[in-house]
Amino acid sequence: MDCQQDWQTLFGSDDEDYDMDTTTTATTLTRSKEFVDIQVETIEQIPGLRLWRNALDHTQQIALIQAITDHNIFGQGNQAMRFGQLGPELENLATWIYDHHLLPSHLSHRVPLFDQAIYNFYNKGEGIISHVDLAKFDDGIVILSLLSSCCMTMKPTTNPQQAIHQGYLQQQEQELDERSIDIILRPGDVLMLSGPSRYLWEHGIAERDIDLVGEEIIVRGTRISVTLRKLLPIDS
Ligand SMILES: O=C(O)CCC(=O)C(=O)O
Repeated sequence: MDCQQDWQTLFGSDDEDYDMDTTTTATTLTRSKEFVDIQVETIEQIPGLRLWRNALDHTQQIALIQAITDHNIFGQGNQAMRFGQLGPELENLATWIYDHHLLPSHLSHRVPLFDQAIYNFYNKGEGIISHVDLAKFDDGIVILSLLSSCCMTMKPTTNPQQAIHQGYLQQQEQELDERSIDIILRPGDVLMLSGPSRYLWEHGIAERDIDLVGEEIIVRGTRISVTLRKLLPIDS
């Protein structure tokens, strides 16, 4: 399969999506296509969290996995990072997110929308420690799930310094709900964390082969996630 061709057919070509600013590494979004509104899931206890189910359909997921494989993104490791220009696949994913209004409006017009990406490869049963993303990243973090479902656990952070710095004092003073909340992430789902969900809540994935979420049993397999973020200026 000509993967590049296939990806462009699925998501549109770079030419029609972007004007490239050649003086900086930034990519200016000048999308002419009309915005498309989407249905997202939210969780009352976790303001700022938006879960876009099936954001990428099966064909789009396959195309992205094919591109990850073709470019040998992981090499010998299980994590890969990209800074600046994220490559056509992720730039198109960013445009997809932009077009569908996933980010809150005060973040949706920043340029570039994202300039840092992490690809994570999880073997069956592997997870990631519960954490709040580092302060050097702006608000508005997006996580795409591929290949396998898993349970992501959200819990109020035990170290709210970053949240206080961001002005979330009121929430900090309130008694935080100590309960953790499990979210099922399925292949093709895109999770967006902003505001309290990004600064006041940790997210993590427990190490286990099988998740039980409510009545649902998830037998995990190999999973890939792609996290998109925007670096803040160094002196901010
Ligand atoms: O794999 C995921 O779904 C989460 C990834 C993540 O939180 C991270 O890379 O910081």
